[in-house]
Amino acid sequence: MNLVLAILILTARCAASAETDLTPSTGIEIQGHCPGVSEKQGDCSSSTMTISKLIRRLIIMGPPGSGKGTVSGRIQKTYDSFHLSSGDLLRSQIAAKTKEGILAEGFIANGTLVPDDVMVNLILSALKSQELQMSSGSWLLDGFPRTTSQAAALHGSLPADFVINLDVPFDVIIDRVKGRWVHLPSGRVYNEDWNPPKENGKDDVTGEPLTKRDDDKPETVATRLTAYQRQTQPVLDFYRGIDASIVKNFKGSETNVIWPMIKEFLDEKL
Ligand code: G5P
Ligand code: MG
Repeated sequence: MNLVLAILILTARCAASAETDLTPSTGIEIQGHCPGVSEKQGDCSSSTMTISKLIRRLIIMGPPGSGKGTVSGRIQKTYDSFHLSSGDLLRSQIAAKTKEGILAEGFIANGTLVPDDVMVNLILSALKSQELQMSSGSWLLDGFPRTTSQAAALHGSLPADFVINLDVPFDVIIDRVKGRWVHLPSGRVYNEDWNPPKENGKDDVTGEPLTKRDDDKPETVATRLTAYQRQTQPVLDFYRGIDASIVKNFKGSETNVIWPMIKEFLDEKL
């Protein structure tokens, strides 16, 4: 049903405007013929026409506790982006006791990475079904890819337009996660000192109880930071190797200082 809707919208756009600036980020194939469509918009030279969708694909990277979830919340609110956090998705799978959730639980508790094949299947199927519902706008991936093998799988299927890297010192992070509280169903994040909920222990929106993440224990945070250095930092080089200009580094210790710079960057790109 959503695919049919997307096709109708795209077909209508195609018929209405031959001048629209379509920067291709994504392509879908539609059977049929569309007279008057420029090369920029699609190839009408055969019975199969390819039309580009106006979707921007963003990735946010950074060590555990660097503020990916916090910044993603602001991007989602400011640009109406679709936000997919791999960690939130895994925690919802654990809560629902799915096959993937049961498998992931031990890895998360230990602070180690869930196997690539499980992650790639979960994330790519979620993103592909999201893209079918979109004809424009942006999606934002938080916590994936976390290995070069995940990055290669994503790049082969849904290549990113931009990678935002939060470059936050480890000593700052270790302090922050001690005070973190989360609302598991929504992924909303709080901090005892920095952004406390309006009412102690309760989510601002639903009033439901907040919880601590099991993997925020100091010893597990240390394992996660090591996994980040060994397995995830090379992902930045993977993207720089493809095109250094798509990776944007934001260095600092305070989200409120980094955020205006990210916003300035995205105002230009989205
Ligand atoms: P997650 O859930 O992806 P991490 O480790 O990548 O977990 P995490 O812990 O969710 O990242 P974050 O989202 O970067 O951190 O940070 P955040 O929650 O926004 O902010 C942290 C705290 O700091 C919050 O309390 C926030 O309020 C506060 N804060 C923010 N800014 C500031 C500031 O300026 N000042 C102060 N004082 N505080 C601030 O992944 C979890 C596990 O899932 C598995 C792995 O096992 C992983 O360990 N997993 C995967 N495994 C394999 N492949 C993948 N792709 C995987 N994805 C997840
Ligand atoms: Mg997070």
